[in-house]
Amino acid sequence: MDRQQAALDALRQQTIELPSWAFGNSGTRFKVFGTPGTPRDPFEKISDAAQVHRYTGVAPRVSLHIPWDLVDDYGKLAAHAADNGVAIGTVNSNLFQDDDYKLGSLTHPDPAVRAKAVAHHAQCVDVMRATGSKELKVWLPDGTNYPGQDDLRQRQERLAESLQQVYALLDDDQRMVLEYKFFEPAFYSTDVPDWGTSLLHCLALGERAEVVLDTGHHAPGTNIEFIVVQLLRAGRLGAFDFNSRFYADDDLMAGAADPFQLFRIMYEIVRSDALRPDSGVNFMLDQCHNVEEKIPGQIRSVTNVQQATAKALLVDREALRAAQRSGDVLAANDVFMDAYHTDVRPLLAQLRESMGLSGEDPVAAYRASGYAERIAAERVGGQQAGWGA
Ligand code: RM4
Ligand code: MN
Repeated sequence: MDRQQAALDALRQQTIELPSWAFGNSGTRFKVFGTPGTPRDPFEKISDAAQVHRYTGVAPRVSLHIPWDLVDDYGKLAAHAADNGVAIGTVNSNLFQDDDYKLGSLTHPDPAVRAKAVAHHAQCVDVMRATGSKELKVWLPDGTNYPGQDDLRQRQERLAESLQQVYALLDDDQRMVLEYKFFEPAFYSTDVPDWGTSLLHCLALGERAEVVLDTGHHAPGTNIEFIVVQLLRAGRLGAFDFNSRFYADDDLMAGAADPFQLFRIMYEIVRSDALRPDSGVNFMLDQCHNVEEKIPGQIRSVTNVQQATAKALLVDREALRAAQRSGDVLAANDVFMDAYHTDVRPLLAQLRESMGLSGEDPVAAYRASGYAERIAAERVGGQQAGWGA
């Protein structure tokens, strides 16, 4: 089949999950800037996320963060999502905003604090059951700031035990994805700092535990696509948290800082046939929009992921294999770069048209709708949602 056509077919099946927290206000430790129209509650966050799906056609799920997205009636929240054409995706637990967690949560030296952190996951699993979510995401901020502060090995044993308790809470059709991050908020040691640690814990837990790769959670210069390859080989790549970084965990728009890296990552996904919806890899965004508009920022990020995916799909893999086999280094690199240099924007316009959407730039289509002006006028009073609420 024609490569363009095959790419279109594959792109039509790709879905990208949006984080509810991207629609609230966020900032740095210096300042959080409010914006007109920012959601005041989880219902309004979902309405905004649905706009991203409306203009891209490929963002049908929203991740929740508990307790930021606590509501009285989750059936109502799920129904609101369905009315807006989207569904609840992954449920994220929060182990970093409680005074008890100063010295850790699932790894805390005090068993009572560990039990509290486990119990929080029972609350998250209840939310999953009420919303139809099948995925629990655990990101562990635990670590230490000073050598000797706690016993590194003991912390791993405590973590293994706590994770087992969390895993046992899940229904058979639910899974856990365990995220890693090399530093911050802890600065000396982190309890799940890398993919190897996450993978070891997942392997010990069972088949329904998989690794989440957040593209911002590595040291500069890390070859992330190599990690993708290893996790795919092990059958344990559960999800991505896409975002961009220039320095640390900057949470900027996916594909903004290093579109070439995103292309290389997506190539390994395509190469291992992991783009298929049933491959079990969830393509999520984990981002903040501190200075740019949030809905257009999410739309841009989705299309950036699509562009990287489209380019990866256009790699002439037969020519690449031939060049690799004959040892022609430059030819192989040329084949790879040819795909990267292709302007795929017309292909994405064609894709949207084939899905019954406008082919024009989805940010422009969104702007023309008047939604931004409407929410700015309507959403007055109340407390704007933000990092931590
Ligand atoms: C963390 C981590 C998690 C996300 C929170 C909001 O840094 O990346 O994935 O749930 O931020
Ligand atoms: Mn993340």
